[in-house]
Amino acid sequence: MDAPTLEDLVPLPSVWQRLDRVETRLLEVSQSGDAFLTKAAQHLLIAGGKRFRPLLAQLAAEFGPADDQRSIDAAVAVELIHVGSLYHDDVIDEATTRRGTDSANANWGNTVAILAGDFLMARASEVAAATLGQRAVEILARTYAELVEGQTLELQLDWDIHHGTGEYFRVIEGKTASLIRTSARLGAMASEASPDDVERLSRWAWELGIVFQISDDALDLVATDDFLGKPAGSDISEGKFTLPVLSALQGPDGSRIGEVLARPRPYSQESVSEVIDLVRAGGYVESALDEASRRIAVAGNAIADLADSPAKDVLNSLGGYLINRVAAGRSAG
Ligand code: GRG
Repeated sequence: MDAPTLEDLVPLPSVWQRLDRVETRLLEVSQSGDAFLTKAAQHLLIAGGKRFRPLLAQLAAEFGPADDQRSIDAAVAVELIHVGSLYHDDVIDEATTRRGTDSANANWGNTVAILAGDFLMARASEVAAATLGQRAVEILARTYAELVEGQTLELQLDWDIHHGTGEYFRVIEGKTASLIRTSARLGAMASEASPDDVERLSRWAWELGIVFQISDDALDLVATDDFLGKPAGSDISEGKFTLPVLSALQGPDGSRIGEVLARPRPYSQESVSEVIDLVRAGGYVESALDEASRRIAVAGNAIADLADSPAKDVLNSLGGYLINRVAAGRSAG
């Protein structure tokens, strides 16, 4: 049987109805008086994406009594920050594709891509200030800073085979877990969930964000090119050494892996394949997924005291879904 989709996993019509409203609102608030800017800014919104952060905001919004525009705008704000950061990330990485289509920088050049990303970030602040209030604006601003800090640390660690897994976790906390936590926090706050429940949901989402990135990084080492939509091992080719590779560098094959990674760049396909083979044969992908499973347990403990509900059941199933995606990517193609 095929792996369950997110739609299967979230049997909550209220969540999907609100997510439809999020789509409409994203297009509304990303309009500019300048038609060219609207086109560039809406390019990646229209291209799709999983909308994982809006989904988390809506799930968290199930835990409070309020059901109004605020939860929609919480989801819109976090997706706008996310998409804005993708525009900038593609400029930094000189990426040519994103969300299955041309990146904005490939279409219109770096300047337009940076401006379109800035515009979406600015709209996120406007939306939050208009309906969510000052506390939400502060939380989003801090999250934005954490994204930049995570990305900046990652740049400094590129090609560095001597850093440890502690630095890896700092990178993924900043560039991924921070916004995933904010998605749940703002969704819960928008629904007027109790302060204790807001904290529980935020702690859960932080761990889930780490699981999200560990499993994404594992996919790069085990999935087929078809599943990924790009060549497997791209992280290694780009000098981004993720948890399995960093752990393998500390193991019995570490000196051989270090030798290969010290070769002149760009790495040949043989070099990348040799590193991937050694990492996989050493069981380091499984160890990374074991770490992800431990984080799922921590996430489950964080929400143990939430009142039982169908939404809580969904939260408890999402970590397993992320890990199963790795298995699905492995066998696909
Ligand atoms: C301007 C906020 C801002 C940041 C500048 C570029 C940058 C600093 C940060 C980049 C942060 C970044 C791109 C992190 C990667 C996060 C991540 C896991 C992206 C992929 O998310 P998915 O899989 O993508 O949810 P879709 O397309 O499905 O939404």
